Amino acid sequence: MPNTGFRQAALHSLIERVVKNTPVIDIHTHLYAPAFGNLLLWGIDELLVYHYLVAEGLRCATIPYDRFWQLSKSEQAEIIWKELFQERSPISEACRGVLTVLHRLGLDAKERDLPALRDWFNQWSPGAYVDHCMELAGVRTLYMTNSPFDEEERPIWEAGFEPDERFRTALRIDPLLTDWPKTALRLIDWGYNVGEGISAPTLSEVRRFLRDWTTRMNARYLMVSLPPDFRYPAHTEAAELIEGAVLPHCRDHGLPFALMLGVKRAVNPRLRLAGDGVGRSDLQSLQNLCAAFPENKFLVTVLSRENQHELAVLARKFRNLHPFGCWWFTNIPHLIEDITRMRIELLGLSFTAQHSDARVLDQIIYKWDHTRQVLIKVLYDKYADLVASGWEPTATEIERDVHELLGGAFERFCAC
Ligand code: HDL
Ligand code: ZN
Repeated sequence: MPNTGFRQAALHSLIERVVKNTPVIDIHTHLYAPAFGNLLLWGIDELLVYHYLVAEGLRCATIPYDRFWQLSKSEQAEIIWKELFQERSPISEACRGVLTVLHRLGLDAKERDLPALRDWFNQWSPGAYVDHCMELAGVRTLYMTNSPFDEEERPIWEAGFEPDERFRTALRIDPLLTDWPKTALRLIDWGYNVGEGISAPTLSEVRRFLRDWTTRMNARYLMVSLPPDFRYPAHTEAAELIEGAVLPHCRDHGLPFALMLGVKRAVNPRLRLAGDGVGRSDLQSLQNLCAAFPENKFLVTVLSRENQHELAVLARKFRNLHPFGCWWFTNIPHLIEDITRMRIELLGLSFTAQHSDARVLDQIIYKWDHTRQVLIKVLYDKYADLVASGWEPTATEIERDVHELLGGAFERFCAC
């Protein structure tokens, strides 16, 4: 019997190889296929003006918020680069992410030469760069966030385009649920005979709207982000539209409904996209939904660290609840480790470990690099525990398990 040290080293290198080589299904991003033109963001300036870095950079810079927003993207990027990379070590997770991307692309950030970096990015075409980034990131398929309410995106769907099967669609419906009175007027403009009140005829027209866009987009799931004060049941437009239109629609089409819970929009509106915050959600409402609608499938991620354990325990009670990802403010190494370790210990492999939430194409390189590093660490501990109890997992079994965590369980959940 080889000594324990050798066996542990062999186990660790096996897990590292499997995690690094298992292709990922990235189930939630804000990326777009090249056919969407300028909606697909990529390159060093977009990386630097990512709203995570804007929030961090404007804590250090003295420029007034409004003045910052009047600058060009490259001028904004220069300020972020100076404040977070030159005058201080880029030690935060979002800053580290930029360095990981540059390093994996084979670029030398030590030169600290932004113009030279820009030249390198400018040589790429969007299509070739999509191939390159997905190859480096090990992402096989990714899900976009597709909104009929987005003034730039809607015309692209109405004109039609050649789909890229690597980019799957998710129908995002926040304005329908969180801004009903204004959205009702838009639905009427688009030919849906809805009234301001949530009546039976209105619900039927909302279902027709959902049907039209699900078909047009070939949407694989519906998605909404909801604030901490969302409640179900409740005499609110959101609760009534979910019960009377969204969930029946999802049942008719066999689609999951993705709930992203706990975002406080515009905590500081002067930061624009960077101004959203977090609040603890009432997961009793989620429990009520899972219990009341056993035929519906709920994909759920929560923004508050304090909600994570309760979500995992709820998932033990409801097999129509599939937790996914370490979302946004929890997408930092020590929380990814915390949450993933807890989910494995409570749920085994019946959840989706991560989604990138990437807004800039190149980010999938770092978001998946950093998550894979943590996953290797957690899985090594868990498989070492199995070995210590006499259960020796084979390489094939570990490959099967890691595929589950990186999109396999999600595809199984969607198909069931
Ligand atoms: O609502 C969402 O999908 C969030 O992910 C927001 O887009 C947020 O701005 C974000 O990008 N978080 O990572
Ligand atoms: Zn998102």
